[in-house]
Amino acid sequence: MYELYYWPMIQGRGEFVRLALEEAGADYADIARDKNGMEKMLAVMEEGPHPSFAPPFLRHGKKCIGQTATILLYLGDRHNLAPTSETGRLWTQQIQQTLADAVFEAHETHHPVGLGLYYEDQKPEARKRAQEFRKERIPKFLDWFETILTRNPGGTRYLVGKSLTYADLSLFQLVEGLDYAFPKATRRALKKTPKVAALRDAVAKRPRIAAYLASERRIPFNEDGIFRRYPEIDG
Ligand SMILES: N[C@@H](CCC(=O)N[C@@H](CS)C(=O)NCC(=O)O)C(=O)O
Repeated sequence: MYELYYWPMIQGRGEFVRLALEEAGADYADIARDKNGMEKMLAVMEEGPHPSFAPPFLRHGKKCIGQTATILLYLGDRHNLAPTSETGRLWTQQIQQTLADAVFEAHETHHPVGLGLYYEDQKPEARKRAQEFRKERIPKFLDWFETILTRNPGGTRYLVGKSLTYADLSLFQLVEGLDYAFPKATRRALKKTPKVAALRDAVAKRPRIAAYLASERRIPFNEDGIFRRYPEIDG
């Protein structure tokens, strides 16, 4: 059984891990969402030889793995959510790291000055940062995903090869988040990136993902997470 540790009130980066666990049909506990779970998460961060800098992290037997992309590397190999060749595994991980860059930048749109400051204390900077993100970065990221879908020798359905990987699940989540936070800019960009749009729809329809999205395990987007809907930074 896997133990996922992540902040209980948001999708955040934990969601990329949840989606992989759900698609795999894995037996897992979302520890911090249980009673006294937050205390347990903070206690686990204080122990062991491999403490994580920040959630999410995954415990499995004696292993304790942090960093979203590294957790997905581990789960991908164990649950057929990654290719088996070295080239394929590295490429999938490269895509995941690029997704992580996009997630970081999405967070910066409401926290451009400091993570420890309130959004309300950095609103003018957030407006500027979000404008650039909407106009330049959302199209640039989505174009790149469109390009790699187009160039995938295995076909345009998946990012890597002929079957689903953890990177496809994460791209679904990135697009969902961007669409929540910046609906106008994201829909504009998706019109020019139809393969990305199709992948997002296909992931949403996968039976285990669809069941998960309809369940209470899926925390709704909210203004404490990474993707926030603030009309004043949505242009
Ligand atoms: N690069 C890490 C980032 C982890 C991260 O920033 N976690 C956030 C929540 S999404 C956090 O709890 N940060 C606390 C901190 O940085 O002090 C990953 O992808 O997992």
